[in-house]
Amino acid sequence: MTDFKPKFLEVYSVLKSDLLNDSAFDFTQDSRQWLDKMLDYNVPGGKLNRGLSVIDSYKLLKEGKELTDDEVFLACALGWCIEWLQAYFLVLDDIMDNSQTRRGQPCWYKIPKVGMIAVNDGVLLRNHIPRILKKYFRSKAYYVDLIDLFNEVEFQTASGQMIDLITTLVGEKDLSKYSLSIHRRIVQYKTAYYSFYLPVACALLMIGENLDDHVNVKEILIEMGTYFQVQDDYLDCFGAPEVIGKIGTDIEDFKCSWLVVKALELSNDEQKKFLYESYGKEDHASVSKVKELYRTLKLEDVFADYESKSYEKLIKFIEAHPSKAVQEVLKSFLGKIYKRKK
Ligand code: DMA
Ligand code: MG
Ligand code: MG
Ligand code: MG
Repeated sequence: MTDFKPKFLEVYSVLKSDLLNDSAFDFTQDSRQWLDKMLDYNVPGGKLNRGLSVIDSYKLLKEGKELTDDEVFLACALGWCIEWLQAYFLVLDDIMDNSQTRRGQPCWYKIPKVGMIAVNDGVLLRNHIPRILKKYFRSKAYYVDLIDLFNEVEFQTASGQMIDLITTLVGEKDLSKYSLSIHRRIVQYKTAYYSFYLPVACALLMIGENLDDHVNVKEILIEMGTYFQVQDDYLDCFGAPEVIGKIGTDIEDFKCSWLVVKALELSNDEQKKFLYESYGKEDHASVSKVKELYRTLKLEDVFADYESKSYEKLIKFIEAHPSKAVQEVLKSFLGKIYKRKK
């Protein structure tokens, strides 16, 4: 597959420069510097999987036809809008999850000079998206659908974050409410729509498709996104922080993680009692003991089994799709995440 990464990174510079010279704001030296630094710190430092998936998908949907420079630029710009959306959600997510590191560096709000200014920076990142869309897509037939898509997906993600957060409310810590079905609801909304459906939906709109005709693709992508977030939950505990770039906080935060749901399923009465007492505690000893229980219950093997079964199931769904080009798009996406270590 063509490596669009160098081109993709070039487009970042163009978009950043647009925003740093936005005529709707009277920039001072300080404000331009802040924005410049804030963007570089939060937008481009991730794996860029979501962003690159727009151009990769678009290329596959074109079935071998050459892309014009303009098409490449536009697909990259849409990819960056997703990375901007992700940056916005992550800046705020790290505050709410009380996280320390992200992408191998301190979380943005952890920088002493930043602190709670990060909240407004998150809002700004979010507001950049419609500005990018307006500048480059206003004249396109699919402009309204694009705006609508980003709005819907943002709403879904924020709603997912809400259920992720309210299930952990202090004073109401009750593990008996955690189940696979609640976990599924949370991850579908907080992760799957924006991380999986959105990039492919962007490529479909660019090529002139009506999204209502691709409900089936959406379902497969939501399934894939669910699998992706289970990996994220797994890596939160079993991943290497220097590889995933973040230190897990799910146990401390009393999160409805796939691991705790599985642990509850597999525990005997004594183990369950221990989990009820220790899950969601800040102190290092409690966290270590929860991890120890996860190991005793062989959750690493349970996960490996889930992973290969999910892969087989997804491949079966994908191969049932009538379009070869769409199959390629979905397989390429799945290939990027299968057995990921970060
Ligand atoms: C993150 O879920 C979801 C969004 C919308 C940012 P998470 O808190 O598990 O993510 P991470 O592990 O990256 O903090
Ligand atoms: Mg988090
Ligand atoms: Mg979170
Ligand atoms: Mg996580």
